[in-house]
Amino acid sequence: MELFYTPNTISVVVAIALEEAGIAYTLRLVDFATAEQTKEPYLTLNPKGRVPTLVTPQGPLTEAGAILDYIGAMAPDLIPHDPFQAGRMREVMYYVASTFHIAHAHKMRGARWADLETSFADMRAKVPQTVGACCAYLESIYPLEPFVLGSDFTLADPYLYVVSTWGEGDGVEMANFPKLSAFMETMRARPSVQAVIAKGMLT
Ligand SMILES: N[C@@H](CCC(=O)N[C@@H](CS)C(=O)NCC(=O)O)C(=O)O
Repeated sequence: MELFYTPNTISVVVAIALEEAGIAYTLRLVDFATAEQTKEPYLTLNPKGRVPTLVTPQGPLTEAGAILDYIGAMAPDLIPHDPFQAGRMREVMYYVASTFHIAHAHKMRGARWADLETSFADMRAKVPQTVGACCAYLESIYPLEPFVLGSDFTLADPYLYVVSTWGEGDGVEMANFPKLSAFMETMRARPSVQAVIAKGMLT
């Protein structure tokens, strides 16, 4: 399979999950500096102009959460066997996709929602507060010791880990969230994360 990615973006979560699943993949860099994601031939693969895209034997798959579930279907131990815990895992995944990631996107991608420079500045200024609120919520609700749901690693772990690496850059004092900070250290030490760091996908 081929993973179209850009370093330090949400696409990295797919690489970590593939590493965890032991599934071989080839990396294809999408260069944001030249806006490659907005041009052909990439747009044919992913008309949304975003990363990640995973090209599978059956065709391209997009949306980080959907790709994680695809990987989980091939590596079932990455998903809790208990239905409630599986629901909790997806609760975190949907929250990361629909709330945390979107809060972060207001820093650099204001043009998705507004046209005025003053609107962009306003959105950017709010990011430390909104991303900080996401961190506070996650810190207060989930075990995060050592993993999001407790003792077992699940697909929610790489997903939350990658967005958490954006926290400091978003103006959030991550040290204010000791459980989340310890979780990030646990994740960074994992062979799967070390592998993607070695491949230059994550700094
Ligand atoms: N809902 C999509 C969002 C993907 C997304 O927004 N990726 C960002 C990088 S973190 C991107 O490709 N941005 C490029 C752009 O906005 O031009 C997913 O979860 O896969």
